[in-house]
Amino acid sequence: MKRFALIMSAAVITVLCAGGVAGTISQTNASEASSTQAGTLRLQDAWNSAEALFERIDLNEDRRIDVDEFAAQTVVLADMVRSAGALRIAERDDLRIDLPEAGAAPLTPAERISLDAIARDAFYAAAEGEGSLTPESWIALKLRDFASADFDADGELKGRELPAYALRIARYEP
Ligand SMILES: [Ca+2]
Ligand SMILES: [Ca+2]
Repeated sequence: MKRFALIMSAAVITVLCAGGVAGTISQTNASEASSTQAGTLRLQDAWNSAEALFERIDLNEDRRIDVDEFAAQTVVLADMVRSAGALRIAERDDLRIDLPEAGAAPLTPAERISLDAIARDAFYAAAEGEGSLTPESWIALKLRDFASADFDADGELKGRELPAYALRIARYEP
């Protein structure tokens, strides 16, 4: 039951990120829809997004993220971004980052299993012997995705860095 609730919670968050359901992007206008890879994602945006996500993932409100919570959100987020074919960031309604076409497909069952295992490895590496992540270590782990796409390390994602970030969140490697 907890796992189901967790996955549903993660799905709600991800829908907010991906903007894939009618109603969540009601303010979106035609010009936004056509501006695909334009814009800038700041480190602060990614930080805010990770911080907001923590609150939703931490269902038992113990201010920690355990390995099951982490793996579930990683898989659900990747699947939702791939299914939508685009990444949207909470509170950045102006920014839609399209995935390259090859990455825009739901996860296969085999990919889900593989991604779950990879996420668990990443969790244990980041948790450094602890059984759970603090808010600070959670945000630091999430910001690695940002850093991996910030090729010139200027603290902003622009141009080709944006689809690289979306692919990273989608856990898709061309
Ligand atoms: Ca928790
Ligand atoms: Ca950059």
